[in-house]
Amino acid sequence: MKYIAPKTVLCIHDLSGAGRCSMAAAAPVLAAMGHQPILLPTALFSTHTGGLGQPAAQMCGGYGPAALQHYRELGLQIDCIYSGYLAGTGDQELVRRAFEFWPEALKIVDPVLGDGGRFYTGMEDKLPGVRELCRGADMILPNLTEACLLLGLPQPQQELDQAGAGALAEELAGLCGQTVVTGLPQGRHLACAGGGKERFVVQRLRIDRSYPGTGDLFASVLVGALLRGNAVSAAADAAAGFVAEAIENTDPAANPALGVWFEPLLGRLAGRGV
Ligand code: PXL
Repeated sequence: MKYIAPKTVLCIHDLSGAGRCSMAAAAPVLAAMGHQPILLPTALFSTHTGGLGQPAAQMCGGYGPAALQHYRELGLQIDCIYSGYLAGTGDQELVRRAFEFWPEALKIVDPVLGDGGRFYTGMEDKLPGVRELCRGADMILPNLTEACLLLGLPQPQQELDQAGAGALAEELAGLCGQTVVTGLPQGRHLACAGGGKERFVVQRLRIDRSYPGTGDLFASVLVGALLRGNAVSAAADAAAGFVAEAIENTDPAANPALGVWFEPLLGRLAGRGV
């Protein structure tokens, strides 16, 4: 009998109960793809902050450092550290400490700050710390809004063509060795662009419906596919494809703030070679 240990992914995100984002997207996706998510919640929210009213909130404070210490004492092998929305005061420091504890891990930062040209509620003052975290990562996954915020550029007033998208991803490579910028509108398409070690543009037909949490879903599938040994461009293509399928699988009459109906599609991730 040959046993293949699952890859372990330390997921440092908030846990939003309803709304299909952050940890509630990362955990099922990574598990479906055959990996072991080790869940380190930084905060508990009843929902995300994007259109479901004022969430009940509980910051996890000292829990995170204590949990990290415990994992270190246990000698857990961590193959990948994947961080997302970090709203609490000590959360960025927590990710930095995880990077120090497991220097061999693949360090992936989704610099969650905003979308649609604006910061998410309460994230304005997080920008400098998130930029610093990006410098310590192997890969960052900003959307277009976040890419411009990280670079100190104004939000683009018009679409970026292929060359512009590639240039943006490449400019970010000054911050981190591998970048993937998502949510780039290009005519009938939506693109994501890789800069740094792997440069590429991946296009998909654009679906004109927008939902919170799709960035987290994209990032989680990409992380899962990378850990299966895929090239960054292949992982980005798989992630974009899964998000598109999940949007298509969602009843347009449903409340969009509750996110995309990805659960019935998880089996496709399990079966697929990505
Ligand atoms: O999807 C990003 C995200 C994650 N977590 C919380 C959020 C958001 C975006 O609004 O509010 C709590």
